[in-house]
Amino acid sequence: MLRYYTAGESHGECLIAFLSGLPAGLKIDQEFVDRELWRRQQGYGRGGRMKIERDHAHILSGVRHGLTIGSPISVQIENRDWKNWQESLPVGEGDPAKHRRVASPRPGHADLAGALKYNFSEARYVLERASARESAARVAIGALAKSFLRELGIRVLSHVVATGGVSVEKEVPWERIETLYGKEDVLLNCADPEAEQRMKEEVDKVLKTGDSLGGVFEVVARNVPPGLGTYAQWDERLDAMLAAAVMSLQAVKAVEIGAGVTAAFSPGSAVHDEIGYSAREGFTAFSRTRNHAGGIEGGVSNGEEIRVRGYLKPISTLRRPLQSVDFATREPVKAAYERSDVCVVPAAGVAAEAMVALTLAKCALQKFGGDSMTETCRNYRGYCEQLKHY
Ligand code: EPS
Repeated sequence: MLRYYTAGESHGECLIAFLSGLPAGLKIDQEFVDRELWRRQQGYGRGGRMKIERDHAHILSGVRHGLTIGSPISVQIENRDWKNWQESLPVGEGDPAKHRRVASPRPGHADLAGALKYNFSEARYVLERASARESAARVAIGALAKSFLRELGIRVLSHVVATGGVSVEKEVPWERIETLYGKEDVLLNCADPEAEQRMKEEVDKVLKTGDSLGGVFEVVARNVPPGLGTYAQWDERLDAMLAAAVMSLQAVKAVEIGAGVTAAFSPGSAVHDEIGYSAREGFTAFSRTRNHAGGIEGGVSNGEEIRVRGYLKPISTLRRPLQSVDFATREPVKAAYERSDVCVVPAAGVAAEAMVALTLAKCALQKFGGDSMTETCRNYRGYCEQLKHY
Protein backbone atom coordinates (compact mmCIF):
# COMPACT_ATOMS: atom_id res chain seq x y z
CA MET A 1 0.00 0.00 0.00
CA LEU A 2 1.62 3.23 -1.18
CA ARG A 3 0.99 6.09 1.26
CA TYR A 4 2.30 9.63 1.31
CA TYR A 5 2.07 12.89 3.20
CA THR A 6 3.78 16.25 3.12
CA ALA A 7 4.51 18.91 5.75
CA GLY A 8 5.98 22.39 5.77
CA GLU A 9 5.14 26.07 5.46
CA SER A 10 6.01 28.12 2.38
CA HIS A 11 8.41 30.35 4.36
CA GLY A 12 9.28 27.82 7.06
CA GLU A 13 12.62 26.08 7.38
CA CYS A 14 11.87 23.27 4.93
CA LEU A 15 9.32 21.05 3.25
CA ILE A 16 9.09 17.38 4.18
CA ALA A 17 7.53 14.47 2.30
CA PHE A 18 6.96 10.88 3.46
CA LEU A 19 6.43 7.96 1.15
CA SER A 20 5.97 4.42 2.35
CA GLY A 21 5.17 1.24 0.46
CA LEU A 22 7.73 1.25 -2.37
CA PRO A 23 9.31 -2.20 -2.78
CA ALA A 24 12.96 -2.75 -1.85
CA GLY A 25 15.64 -2.72 -4.52
CA LEU A 26 14.47 0.24 -6.62
CA LYS A 27 17.39 2.32 -7.91
CA ILE A 28 17.12 6.00 -6.89
CA ASP A 29 18.87 8.53 -9.06
CA GLN A 30 19.43 11.75 -7.11
CA GLU A 31 20.08 13.72 -10.29
CA PHE A 32 16.74 12.66 -11.77
CA VAL A 33 14.84 13.66 -8.60
CA ASP A 34 16.52 17.08 -8.55
CA ARG A 35 15.89 17.55 -12.28
CA GLU A 36 12.17 17.02 -11.60
CA LEU A 37 12.32 19.67 -8.86
CA TRP A 38 14.10 22.00 -11.27
CA ARG A 39 11.40 21.44 -13.90
CA ARG A 40 8.73 22.50 -11.39
CA GLN A 41 10.58 25.73 -10.74
CA GLN A 42 10.57 26.75 -14.41
CA GLY A 43 8.11 28.59 -16.61
CA TYR A 44 7.50 32.08 -17.89
CA GLY A 45 5.49 34.16 -15.42
CA ARG A 46 6.99 32.94 -12.16
CA GLY A 47 7.78 35.51 -9.46
CA GLY A 48 10.93 36.50 -7.60
CA ARG A 49 10.82 33.54 -5.22
CA MET A 50 12.12 31.13 -7.83
CA LYS A 51 15.31 33.19 -8.05
CA ILE A 52 15.87 32.48 -4.36
CA GLU A 53 15.09 28.76 -4.25
CA ARG A 54 17.24 25.98 -5.70
CA ASP A 55 15.22 22.93 -4.75
CA HIS A 56 17.16 19.80 -3.82
CA ALA A 57 15.72 16.58 -2.39
CA HIS A 58 17.68 15.64 0.70
CA ILE A 59 16.71 12.01 1.27
CA LEU A 60 16.81 11.20 4.98
CA SER A 61 15.60 7.61 5.18
CA GLY A 62 14.48 4.53 3.29
CA VAL A 63 17.26 4.61 0.67
CA ARG A 64 20.71 3.07 1.23
CA HIS A 65 23.53 2.54 -1.28
CA GLY A 66 21.32 4.09 -3.94
CA LEU A 67 18.47 1.59 -3.51
CA THR A 68 15.16 1.63 -1.66
CA ILE A 69 15.12 -0.76 1.32
CA GLY A 70 11.35 -1.10 1.74
CA SER A 71 11.31 1.25 4.75
CA PRO A 72 9.49 4.61 4.76
CA ILE A 73 11.25 7.24 2.70
CA SER A 74 11.46 10.78 4.04
CA VAL A 75 12.68 13.71 1.97
CA GLN A 76 13.56 17.25 3.01
CA ILE A 77 13.64 20.28 0.73
CA GLU A 78 15.25 23.38 2.16
CA ASN A 79 13.46 26.73 1.84
CA ARG A 80 16.31 29.10 1.14
CA ASP A 81 13.91 32.00 1.76
CA TRP A 82 13.66 30.88 5.42
CA LYS A 83 16.65 33.04 6.32
CA ASN A 84 14.48 36.08 5.48
CA TRP A 85 11.58 34.79 7.60
CA GLN A 86 13.18 33.34 10.72
CA GLU A 87 12.13 36.26 12.88
CA SER A 88 8.63 36.70 11.47
CA LEU A 89 7.67 33.01 11.46
CA PRO A 90 9.50 31.52 14.44
CA VAL A 91 8.60 28.13 15.89
CA GLY A 92 9.05 29.61 19.36
CA GLU A 93 7.15 32.58 20.72
CA GLY A 94 9.36 35.20 19.03
CA ASP A 95 8.68 38.90 18.86
CA PRO A 96 5.01 39.65 17.93
CA ALA A 97 6.08 43.02 16.46
CA LYS A 98 7.96 41.13 13.74
CA HIS A 99 4.97 39.05 12.67
CA ARG A 100 3.92 39.74 9.03
CA ARG A 101 0.14 39.87 9.03
CA VAL A 102 -1.96 39.28 5.92
CA ALA A 103 -4.48 41.96 6.78
CA SER A 104 -7.19 41.38 4.17
CA PRO A 105 -8.12 38.11 2.46
CA ARG A 106 -7.47 37.67 -1.28
CA PRO A 107 -10.55 36.61 -3.26
CA GLY A 108 -9.89 33.17 -4.72
CA HIS A 109 -7.21 32.28 -2.15
CA ALA A 110 -7.72 30.09 0.93
CA ASP A 111 -7.22 33.20 3.14
CA LEU A 112 -10.79 33.85 4.31
CA ALA A 113 -12.10 30.27 4.45
CA GLY A 114 -8.94 29.20 6.30
CA ALA A 115 -8.99 32.06 8.80
CA LEU A 116 -12.66 31.35 9.62
CA LYS A 117 -12.03 27.63 9.93
CA TYR A 118 -8.97 27.80 12.20
CA ASN A 119 -10.12 30.91 14.06
CA PHE A 120 -7.06 32.98 13.06
CA SER A 121 -7.36 36.76 13.31
CA GLU A 122 -5.59 37.15 9.94
CA ALA A 123 -4.40 34.89 7.10
CA ARG A 124 -0.62 34.46 7.52
CA TYR A 125 -0.71 30.83 8.67
CA VAL A 126 -3.35 29.99 6.06
CA LEU A 127 -1.29 31.07 3.08
CA GLU A 128 1.84 29.50 4.51
CA ARG A 129 0.36 26.04 4.09
CA ALA A 130 -2.13 26.65 1.26
CA SER A 131 0.73 27.95 -0.91
CA ALA A 132 1.75 25.95 -3.97
CA ARG A 133 5.25 25.80 -2.54
CA GLU A 134 3.99 22.56 -0.97
CA SER A 135 3.84 20.95 -4.41
CA ALA A 136 7.66 20.78 -4.44
CA ALA A 137 7.42 18.07 -1.76
CA ARG A 138 4.98 16.12 -3.94
CA VAL A 139 7.29 16.42 -6.94
CA ALA A 140 10.16 14.92 -4.91
CA ILE A 141 8.22 11.77 -4.00
CA GLY A 142 6.50 11.80 -7.39
CA ALA A 143 9.98 11.40 -8.88
CA LEU A 144 10.39 8.23 -6.78
CA ALA A 145 7.03 6.96 -8.05
CA LYS A 146 8.18 7.73 -11.62
CA SER A 147 11.38 5.76 -11.00
CA PHE A 148 9.25 2.80 -9.91
CA LEU A 149 6.92 3.08 -12.92
CA ARG A 150 9.87 3.28 -15.25
CA GLU A 151 10.87 -0.24 -14.19
CA LEU A 152 7.48 -1.34 -15.60
CA GLY A 153 8.08 0.70 -18.77
CA ILE A 154 5.57 3.42 -17.81
CA ARG A 155 6.43 7.08 -18.52
CA VAL A 156 4.59 10.19 -17.30
CA LEU A 157 5.05 13.71 -18.76
CA SER A 158 3.03 16.89 -19.19
CA HIS A 159 2.63 19.83 -21.52
CA VAL A 160 0.61 23.03 -21.54
CA VAL A 161 -2.43 23.17 -23.83
CA ALA A 162 -3.84 26.60 -22.92
CA THR A 163 -2.83 29.84 -21.24
CA GLY A 164 -4.57 33.18 -21.30
CA GLY A 165 -7.13 32.23 -23.93
CA VAL A 166 -4.51 30.79 -26.34
CA SER A 167 -4.89 27.04 -26.82
CA VAL A 168 -3.42 24.16 -28.78
CA GLU A 169 -6.26 22.64 -30.75
CA LYS A 170 -5.02 19.22 -31.89
CA GLU A 171 -3.97 16.27 -29.73
CA VAL A 172 -0.20 16.50 -29.22
CA PRO A 173 1.57 13.16 -29.82
CA TRP A 174 3.79 11.69 -27.11
CA GLU A 175 6.97 12.13 -29.18
CA ARG A 176 6.46 15.92 -29.25
CA ILE A 177 5.75 16.08 -25.53
CA GLU A 178 8.92 14.08 -24.90
CA THR A 179 11.08 16.64 -26.73
CA LEU A 180 9.97 19.28 -24.18
CA TYR A 181 11.57 17.27 -21.36
CA GLY A 182 15.17 18.01 -22.31
CA LYS A 183 14.67 21.72 -22.94
CA GLU A 184 16.65 24.11 -20.76
CA ASP A 185 14.45 27.11 -21.58
CA VAL A 186 11.04 25.81 -20.51
CA LEU A 187 9.07 28.99 -21.30
CA LEU A 188 5.44 27.74 -21.26
CA ASN A 189 6.18 24.04 -21.82
CA CYS A 190 3.98 24.07 -24.89
CA ALA A 191 4.67 21.71 -27.81
CA ASP A 192 3.45 24.23 -30.40
CA PRO A 193 6.09 27.02 -30.65
CA GLU A 194 3.72 29.45 -32.37
CA ALA A 195 1.01 29.03 -29.72
CA GLU A 196 3.69 29.24 -27.02
CA GLN A 197 4.82 32.60 -28.34
CA ARG A 198 1.26 33.92 -28.20
CA MET A 199 0.87 32.53 -24.66
CA LYS A 200 4.03 34.41 -23.68
CA GLU A 201 2.53 37.62 -25.07
CA GLU A 202 -0.56 37.04 -22.91
CA VAL A 203 1.65 36.64 -19.84
CA ASP A 204 3.48 39.85 -20.77
CA LYS A 205 0.16 41.67 -20.95
CA VAL A 206 -0.89 40.67 -17.43
CA LEU A 207 2.60 41.41 -16.12
CA LYS A 208 2.00 44.99 -17.29
CA THR A 209 -1.54 45.29 -15.97
CA GLY A 210 -0.96 43.67 -12.56
CA ASP A 211 -3.33 40.80 -13.35
CA SER A 212 -2.79 37.01 -13.46
CA LEU A 213 -3.52 34.03 -15.73
CA GLY A 214 -4.66 30.44 -15.45
CA GLY A 215 -4.66 27.76 -18.13
CA VAL A 216 -4.79 24.07 -18.89
CA PHE A 217 -2.06 21.41 -18.65
CA GLU A 218 -2.26 17.83 -19.85
CA VAL A 219 -0.52 14.89 -18.21
CA VAL A 220 0.14 11.87 -20.43
CA ALA A 221 1.02 8.43 -19.07
CA ARG A 222 2.35 6.06 -21.70
CA ASN A 223 2.64 2.28 -21.72
CA VAL A 224 0.19 1.78 -18.84
CA PRO A 225 -1.05 -1.82 -19.02
CA PRO A 226 -4.77 -2.50 -19.22
CA GLY A 227 -6.23 -3.44 -15.83
CA LEU A 228 -5.14 -0.74 -13.35
CA GLY A 229 -8.05 0.43 -11.18
CA THR A 230 -11.46 -1.26 -11.04
CA TYR A 231 -15.15 -0.56 -11.54
CA ALA A 232 -15.84 -2.92 -8.59
CA GLN A 233 -15.87 -0.15 -5.96
CA TRP A 234 -16.42 3.60 -6.36
CA ASP A 235 -13.20 4.70 -4.72
CA GLU A 236 -11.06 2.18 -6.60
CA ARG A 237 -11.88 3.57 -10.04
CA LEU A 238 -8.69 4.84 -11.68
CA ASP A 239 -10.39 7.91 -13.17
CA ALA A 240 -11.81 8.86 -9.74
CA MET A 241 -8.41 8.48 -8.12
CA LEU A 242 -6.67 10.52 -10.82
CA ALA A 243 -9.31 13.24 -10.69
CA ALA A 244 -8.91 13.57 -6.91
CA ALA A 245 -5.11 13.51 -7.16
CA VAL A 246 -4.95 16.26 -9.80
CA MET A 247 -7.78 18.32 -8.26
CA SER A 248 -5.84 18.31 -4.97
CA LEU A 249 -3.20 20.57 -6.52
CA GLN A 250 -3.34 24.24 -5.65
CA ALA A 251 -5.47 26.33 -8.08
CA VAL A 252 -6.86 23.36 -10.05
CA LYS A 253 -10.63 23.88 -10.43
CA ALA A 254 -11.54 21.18 -12.98
CA VAL A 255 -10.13 17.89 -14.21
CA GLU A 256 -10.88 16.18 -17.52
CA ILE A 257 -10.02 12.67 -18.69
CA GLY A 258 -9.57 12.21 -22.44
CA ALA A 259 -12.17 14.18 -24.38
CA GLY A 260 -14.45 14.26 -21.32
CA VAL A 261 -15.78 17.80 -21.74
CA THR A 262 -16.51 17.78 -25.50
CA ALA A 263 -17.87 14.23 -25.22
CA ALA A 264 -20.70 15.54 -23.06
CA PHE A 265 -21.87 17.65 -26.03
CA SER A 266 -21.46 14.99 -28.76
CA PRO A 267 -23.40 11.87 -29.82
CA GLY A 268 -22.02 8.47 -28.77
CA SER A 269 -20.96 7.53 -32.29
CA ALA A 270 -18.63 10.54 -32.39
CA VAL A 271 -17.17 9.83 -28.96
CA HIS A 272 -16.49 6.15 -28.33
CA ASP A 273 -13.28 4.60 -29.59
CA GLU A 274 -14.01 1.72 -31.97
CA ILE A 275 -12.23 -1.57 -31.33
CA GLY A 276 -10.13 -3.52 -33.83
CA TYR A 277 -7.91 -6.60 -33.65
CA SER A 278 -4.60 -6.95 -35.44
CA ALA A 279 -1.09 -8.07 -34.70
CA ARG A 280 0.81 -5.05 -33.36
CA GLU A 281 3.18 -3.97 -30.64
CA GLY A 282 1.56 -3.44 -27.29
CA PHE A 283 -0.01 -5.32 -24.42
CA THR A 284 -2.67 -7.03 -26.58
CA ALA A 285 -3.73 -7.25 -30.23
CA PHE A 286 -6.92 -5.28 -29.49
CA SER A 287 -6.49 -1.83 -31.01
CA ARG A 288 -8.18 1.59 -31.23
CA THR A 289 -8.07 4.21 -33.92
CA ARG A 290 -8.49 7.06 -31.46
CA ASN A 291 -8.39 7.69 -27.72
CA HIS A 292 -11.29 9.89 -26.64
CA ALA A 293 -11.58 7.79 -23.48
CA GLY A 294 -8.15 9.03 -22.34
CA GLY A 295 -7.00 5.48 -21.67
CA ILE A 296 -9.67 4.65 -19.10
CA GLU A 297 -13.01 2.86 -19.55
CA GLY A 298 -15.20 1.88 -16.61
CA GLY A 299 -12.59 3.15 -14.15
CA VAL A 300 -10.03 0.67 -15.55
CA SER A 301 -6.98 1.47 -17.71
CA ASN A 302 -7.50 0.03 -21.21
CA GLY A 303 -3.90 0.04 -22.44
CA GLU A 304 -4.10 3.31 -24.39
CA GLU A 305 -2.29 6.46 -23.28
CA ILE A 306 -3.82 7.98 -20.17
CA ARG A 307 -4.53 11.66 -20.76
CA VAL A 308 -5.62 13.86 -17.83
CA ARG A 309 -6.13 17.61 -18.10
CA GLY A 310 -6.08 20.04 -15.20
CA TYR A 311 -7.79 23.43 -15.47
CA LEU A 312 -6.08 26.08 -13.40
CA LYS A 313 -7.77 29.23 -12.16
CA PRO A 314 -5.67 32.40 -12.45
CA ILE A 315 -3.31 33.05 -9.50
CA SER A 316 -5.34 34.78 -6.79
CA THR A 317 -2.65 37.23 -5.65
CA LEU A 318 -3.05 40.31 -7.84
CA ARG A 319 -0.72 43.29 -8.03
CA ARG A 320 -3.84 45.30 -8.81
CA PRO A 321 -5.93 43.73 -6.03
CA LEU A 322 -9.67 43.10 -5.96
CA GLN A 323 -12.01 44.36 -3.30
CA SER A 324 -11.86 42.79 0.15
CA VAL A 325 -12.40 43.58 3.84
CA ASP A 326 -9.84 44.36 6.55
CA PHE A 327 -9.76 41.48 9.06
CA ALA A 328 -9.33 43.86 12.02
CA THR A 329 -11.52 46.88 11.17
CA ARG A 330 -14.07 45.12 8.87
CA GLU A 331 -13.74 48.17 6.61
CA PRO A 332 -13.65 47.73 2.82
CA VAL A 333 -10.06 47.67 1.54
CA LYS A 334 -8.13 46.24 -1.36
CA ALA A 335 -6.99 42.61 -0.90
CA ALA A 336 -3.50 42.07 0.47
CA TYR A 337 -0.64 41.81 -2.01
CA GLU A 338 2.48 39.74 -1.49
CA ARG A 339 5.17 38.92 -4.03
CA SER A 340 3.66 36.28 -6.28
CA ASP A 341 3.76 34.44 -9.59
CA VAL A 342 1.44 35.62 -12.39
CA CYS A 343 1.24 32.32 -14.29
CA VAL A 344 2.21 28.82 -13.13
CA VAL A 345 0.61 26.46 -15.65
CA PRO A 346 3.90 24.69 -16.66
CA ALA A 347 4.85 24.20 -12.99
CA ALA A 348 1.39 22.91 -12.12
CA GLY A 349 1.74 20.40 -14.97
CA VAL A 350 4.95 19.05 -13.44
CA ALA A 351 3.28 18.79 -10.02
CA ALA A 352 0.36 16.97 -11.68
CA GLU A 353 2.80 14.51 -13.28
CA ALA A 354 3.90 13.68 -9.73
CA MET A 355 0.30 13.13 -8.58
CA VAL A 356 -0.49 10.97 -11.61
CA ALA A 357 2.72 8.96 -11.08
CA LEU A 358 1.93 8.42 -7.39
CA THR A 359 -1.61 7.29 -8.27
CA LEU A 360 -0.46 4.90 -10.99
CA ALA A 361 2.29 3.52 -8.76
CA LYS A 362 -0.29 2.89 -6.03
CA CYS A 363 -2.59 1.06 -8.44
CA ALA A 364 0.28 -0.92 -9.97
CA LEU A 365 1.38 -2.04 -6.50
CA GLN A 366 -2.19 -3.01 -5.68
CA LYS A 367 -2.32 -5.16 -8.80
CA PHE A 368 1.17 -6.65 -8.84
CA GLY A 369 2.15 -6.51 -5.15
CA GLY A 370 5.68 -7.48 -4.12
CA ASP A 371 8.09 -6.45 -1.37
CA SER A 372 11.09 -6.33 -3.66
CA MET A 373 11.45 -5.05 -7.21
CA THR A 374 12.40 -8.60 -8.25
CA GLU A 375 9.05 -9.86 -6.99
CA THR A 376 6.99 -6.94 -8.37
CA CYS A 377 8.61 -7.11 -11.82
CA ARG A 378 8.20 -10.90 -11.96
CA ASN A 379 4.47 -10.52 -11.19
CA TYR A 380 4.19 -7.74 -13.76
CA ARG A 381 5.87 -9.81 -16.48
CA GLY A 382 3.58 -12.76 -15.63
CA TYR A 383 0.53 -10.52 -16.12
CA CYS A 384 1.89 -9.22 -19.45
CA GLU A 385 2.32 -12.85 -20.60
CA GLN A 386 -1.28 -13.53 -19.61
CA LEU A 387 -2.44 -10.56 -21.67
CA LYS A 388 -0.45 -11.76 -24.70
CA HIS A 389 -2.16 -15.14 -24.53
CA TYR A 390 -5.64 -13.79 -23.85
C1 EPS B 1 2.75 31.31 -3.57
C2 EPS B 1 3.40 32.53 -3.57
C3 EPS B 1 4.79 32.70 -4.04
C4 EPS B 1 5.10 31.59 -5.01
C5 EPS B 1 4.83 30.29 -4.27
C6 EPS B 1 3.37 30.10 -4.12
O1 EPS B 1 5.73 32.57 -3.01
P1 EPS B 1 6.31 33.83 -2.24
O2 EPS B 1 5.16 34.40 -1.48
O3 EPS B 1 7.40 33.34 -1.34
O4 EPS B 1 6.84 34.76 -3.31
O5 EPS B 1 6.39 31.68 -5.52
O6 EPS B 1 5.36 29.21 -4.95
C7 EPS B 1 6.54 28.71 -4.51
C8 EPS B 1 7.28 29.23 -3.55
C9 EPS B 1 6.92 27.49 -5.22
O7 EPS B 1 7.96 26.92 -4.90
O8 EPS B 1 6.16 27.10 -6.12
C10 EPS B 1 1.41 31.16 -3.02
O9 EPS B 1 0.98 32.05 -2.29
O10 EPS B 1 0.74 30.15 -3.30
